[in-house]
Amino acid sequence: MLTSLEIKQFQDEGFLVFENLIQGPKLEHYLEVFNDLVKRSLSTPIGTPHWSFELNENREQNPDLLHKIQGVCALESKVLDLAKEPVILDRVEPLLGENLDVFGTKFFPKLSGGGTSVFWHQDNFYFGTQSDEIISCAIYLQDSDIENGCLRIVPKSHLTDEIAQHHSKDDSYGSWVETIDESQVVDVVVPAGTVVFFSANLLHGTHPNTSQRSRYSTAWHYIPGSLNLEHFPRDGYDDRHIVRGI
Ligand SMILES: O=C(O)CCC(=O)C(=O)O
Repeated sequence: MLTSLEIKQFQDEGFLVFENLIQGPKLEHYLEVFNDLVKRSLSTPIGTPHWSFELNENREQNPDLLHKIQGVCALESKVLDLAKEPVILDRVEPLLGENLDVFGTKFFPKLSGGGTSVFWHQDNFYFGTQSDEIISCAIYLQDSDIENGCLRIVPKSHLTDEIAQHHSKDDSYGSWVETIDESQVVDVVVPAGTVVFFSANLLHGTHPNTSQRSRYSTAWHYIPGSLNLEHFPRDGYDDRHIVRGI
């Protein structure tokens, strides 16, 4: 269910945007699921596996501001249903084949006052590979714009031969790329229900949320079932799930 033009765009530019792919009652349903998770975060103690909260400059977590649920599909099967939505998988299949897994599933509520979900990085830095068989997928459950912290990408950056240097930052989780050629950056401003695919080699980040609104999104990675990733094996890693085929 991809045109040859879309396949070529993914190969050449490193990303594809499907606006309003999740709509109507389905979008309402998933919004409810994520609202419930945000409510649950308020009674979830700091240090609970899967849950992380926004950090201040002393690296202390603020229990009122959920930052991320890592492994959200392992925690909540209703989110795994979203990862299995046929409108999404029908678009992954032409790129990766008929047996598909998803791994590394995340929910970012990106609450007002919460800063950013991620700084500049390439997902493959975290996966210890340069495989071009990993499709990262971000789903925006709410309108996403510059003020509430939309995705930013550097088109074609997946074509580079190497993973850039990533450095840790005191007031954030993770390691990030420090210098980006801003003239190459595209802001991905999209309405609620939009699904974005991008290569796991593509440089991307997000604006901080400076608005009074939240910006719920998920981020995860589709791979062929046969792709063996050292740190994310099919057996023995609880956040890798078969989503189509065998
Ligand atoms: O929060 C977003 O918009 C994107 C998140 C992302 O790309 C990631 O987790 O690598």
